[in-house]
Amino acid sequence: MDLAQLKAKLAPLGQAAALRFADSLDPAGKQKLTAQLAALDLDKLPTLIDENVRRKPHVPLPTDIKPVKAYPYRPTEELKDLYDRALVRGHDLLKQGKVGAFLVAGGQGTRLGYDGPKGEFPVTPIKNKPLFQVFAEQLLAHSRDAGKPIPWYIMTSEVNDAPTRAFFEEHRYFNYNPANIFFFQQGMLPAFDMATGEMLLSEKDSLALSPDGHGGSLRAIDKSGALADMKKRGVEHLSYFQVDNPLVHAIDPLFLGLHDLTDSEMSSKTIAKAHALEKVGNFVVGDNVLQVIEYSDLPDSLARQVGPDGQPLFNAGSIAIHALRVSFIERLNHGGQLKLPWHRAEKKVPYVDAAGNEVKPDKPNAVKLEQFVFDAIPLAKNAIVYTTRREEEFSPVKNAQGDDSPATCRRDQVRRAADWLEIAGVKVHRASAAEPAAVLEISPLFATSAQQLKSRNIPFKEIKPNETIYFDESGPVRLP
Ligand code: UD2
Repeated sequence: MDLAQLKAKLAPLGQAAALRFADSLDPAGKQKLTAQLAALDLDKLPTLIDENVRRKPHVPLPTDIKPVKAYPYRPTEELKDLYDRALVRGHDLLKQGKVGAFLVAGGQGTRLGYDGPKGEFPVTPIKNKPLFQVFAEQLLAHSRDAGKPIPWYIMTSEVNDAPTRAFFEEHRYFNYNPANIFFFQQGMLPAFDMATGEMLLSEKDSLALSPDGHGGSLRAIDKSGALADMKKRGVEHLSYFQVDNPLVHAIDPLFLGLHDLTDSEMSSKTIAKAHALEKVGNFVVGDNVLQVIEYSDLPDSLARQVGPDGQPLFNAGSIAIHALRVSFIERLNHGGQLKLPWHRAEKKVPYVDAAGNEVKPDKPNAVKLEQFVFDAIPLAKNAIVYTTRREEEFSPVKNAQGDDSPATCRRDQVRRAADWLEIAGVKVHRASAAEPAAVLEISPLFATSAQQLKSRNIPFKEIKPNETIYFDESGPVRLP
């Protein structure tokens, strides 16, 4: 669409203001703004704004909210056979090349205060490997073990796509075959003026855009051609994870196998919440449907409820690790309509006003809308939840300091390495019950799990206090 066509289109939608400076822009500015506008689904704007900006969307909580029955970390006697079969199935899926990895990395990472794609952030305790490298090494290890490449789909957004690609290129894709990496961008949405519903301009030639939420990944997968690529390669399942958590098992054969054997279209991992009001989503069964209720929406009275055993009833925290069937994503996008709800956030968004002045608001002036991937769970057939352990799989880097910071994440990586080593029969001296007295880092190329570490040759039986040991692909290296 050219400028004239856009003007004709926007005026009846009440959005002419977006082009109020267009005539005074240079050709590059005109081109930028028209491209941004043309990328939006303009016909849907009035309804979107009506339902989510002018009004606050009313998403009623289910009337009947019950705790979810999740598959346990270790199988009960009754489940043992299923878990045995699931592990075999998971490995078979990998050997047959039916699993793709799906990393969502389109977010802005504002809380961490790191100026660049979050995946670049140096995160490991000894080698300071960036998050992207940790995932790459895991995927390489699993591909090597399965004898099949794992196609890796990486979702970026306009805010970080170019630097993300450049970072991979600069690091020679961390030894991944670039032919097996598929970068694609998620959609962007403008911030809307809270009072008028008009799209805000961040500059005269630019809308105030931000990524449309990780739920947008399910649409972008289709639009970008990633879905077609999966079908061409025979990928049937995606292992979905977020960029901020280096402890994640980016590929988990048991989880994938359970997901497949139960005919689940979308499966999720859960951990016991640290406390009743921890800021993670909650898996619940609401009106008989499995779903996630965000911490901000779950009434405190429910969050604090305890069962007869004194344990919190609503204890299943969501850590944003999923397995998804490719056929499910295809079904969700049927007819070009991804029907996930929009979540509204009121924010302070700087903008250019009608007179062309830049305004930095000191209170929320705008509405941003996002879709969340876990809202697809209620739409999935046979959705299951599997329990994992926080120590094993969850320590995200979200904040610069305090909880979920680089410091806690490094600490948790060392703790997990020590736990794995103990399981593999190596004694690790502790400074306290939880804290290993040594600094330890295990490359995923050496072991992706405690089980695998057990099968590796470790030429010592004890790690003394104050040692620094890095386990690279070929074994332990003691560092000064
Ligand atoms: C998310 C979950 C929370 C819990 C937690 C676990 C939501 C609303 N909440 O919290 O319930 O599971 O994670 O860590 O999701 N991303 C994109 N595009 C976007 C927005 C986000 O790719 O438009 C990616 C982002 O790069 C990151 C992930 O999604 O990998 C999580 O984003 P976040 O940091 O906004 O999620 P958070 O911490 O609010």
